[in-house]
Amino acid sequence: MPHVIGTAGHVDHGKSALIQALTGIDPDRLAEEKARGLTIDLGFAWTTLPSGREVGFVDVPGHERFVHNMLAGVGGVGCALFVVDASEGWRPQSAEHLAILDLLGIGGGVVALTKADLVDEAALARVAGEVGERLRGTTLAGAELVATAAPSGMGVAALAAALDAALDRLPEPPDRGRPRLPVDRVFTMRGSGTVVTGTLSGGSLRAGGEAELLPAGRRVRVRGLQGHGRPLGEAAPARRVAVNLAGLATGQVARGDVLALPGQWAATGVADARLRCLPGAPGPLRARGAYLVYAGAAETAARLQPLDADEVRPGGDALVRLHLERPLVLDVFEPVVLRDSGRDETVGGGVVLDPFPPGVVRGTAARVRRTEELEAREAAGRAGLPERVLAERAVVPLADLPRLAAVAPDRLPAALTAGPPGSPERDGTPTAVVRSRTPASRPRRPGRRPRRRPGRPGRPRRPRPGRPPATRPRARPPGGGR
Ligand SMILES: Nc1nc2c(ncn2[C@@H]2O[C@H](COP(=O)(O)OP(=O)(O)O)[C@@H](O)[C@H]2O)c(=O)[nH]1
Ligand SMILES: [Mg+2]
Repeated sequence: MPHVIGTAGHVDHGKSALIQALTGIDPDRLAEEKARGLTIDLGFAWTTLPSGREVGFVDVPGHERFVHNMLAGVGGVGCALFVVDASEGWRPQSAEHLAILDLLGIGGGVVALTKADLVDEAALARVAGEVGERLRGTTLAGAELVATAAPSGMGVAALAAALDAALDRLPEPPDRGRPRLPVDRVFTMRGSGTVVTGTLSGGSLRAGGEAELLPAGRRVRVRGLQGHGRPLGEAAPARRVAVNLAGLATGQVARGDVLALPGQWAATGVADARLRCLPGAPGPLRARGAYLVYAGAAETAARLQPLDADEVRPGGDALVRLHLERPLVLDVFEPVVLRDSGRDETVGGGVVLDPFPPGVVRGTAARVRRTEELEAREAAGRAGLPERVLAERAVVPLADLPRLAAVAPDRLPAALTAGPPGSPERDGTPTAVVRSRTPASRPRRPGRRPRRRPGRPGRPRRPRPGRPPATRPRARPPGGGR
């Protein structure tokens, strides 16, 4: 299975030089990047690791002014190549990039201590010690540290082996039959027209197939697919792919758009999430703040509506409704990153729990109910989502259930969609799946079967995991509430 590795680390710490040493491909492709010796936008490369595994690389800019480009590229990667210059040590963007990797939950990675040719053993050991400390408590804790010097090639073979070992420990990228390609680059190719690239996840794309560009909802045809410089009949997750789209002008698609199979995904302007505020953030995340939300390769301004607390304090977390200025294509359990748009600083992030929340949440009762529903989603996990969606909504049109429950239509649990014999659900008519919100308490009328899964009694709500009382919505918030 292919994998995608993303670089991270402070500017000038040797990320691009290392990618070139590992792959033979110069990731700095823009003329301005070459002239300034500075990565501005995302770079892409690929190689075959010693195990025979093919990997793609996304090389990101380290400069603080281009964190938004870094975020557009790092969204889909499964493994990090985190770089710290041994001669310079830990720097501000080392910290910000590590925080972003941690917020995104990037579970695997290797740390390269670059420019090892410029320091002695003692200095190298000192930096290694500091980096090990900084990684503690993050998703990269315990990652292998490899000393490198890109110009001489020292440590590059060891780094490739360490990346292989890190990828061995990662789960296979899931194929859920619901492919999604967040577009991170658009260009025109002579003779073939518009090409978009991205990191494919969630399912496979086929050459010749129909697709949909979101949020516009424009239908397109996949004229051709390329991966790592070769034509592909089909592309499987997770890999870098270039997609040649028929019947589309370059101006009709931009970074942040999402290519998907028709009807499987939809963009949303509101989403509920569990957000945490970084321990070092300048203040709490609050309803009055101005934020930018990053997901996939997209970015949009957002307002926050805390649901089970008044604000999210540094080092803490809470359930929050995101009101997005521009619609995003979000998956359930997808990580997002939050930056403070005034300070231009990463302040938090978290995990989307409901990309299509029903109705508005106003008043204590509504907040309590939404909190319980979102906590039940967290406890249920992805496999339990169809059940949760039905529990939250009295009526769910069958056609909407896959999108709401984040599953491919042909992978819905059969028991949920097949009603009793003779029922419209079982006969395959696309109609409503009807579920009572509190099935157990409804009196049964003799002679009528409830429209519920046969042989399954109505289940009580799952017990909620214990949470400290301070995070629960208070009946009377201090200061009279908002
Ligand atoms: N001596 C030495 N120089 C390096 C090494 N790695 C990178 N450099 C140099 O450091 C500068 C910045 O490297 P670059 O890869 O562009 O850093 P990036 O901003 O992290 O991508 C360039 O001039 C590189 O040639 C190394 O291991 N040893
Ligand atoms: Mg660079």
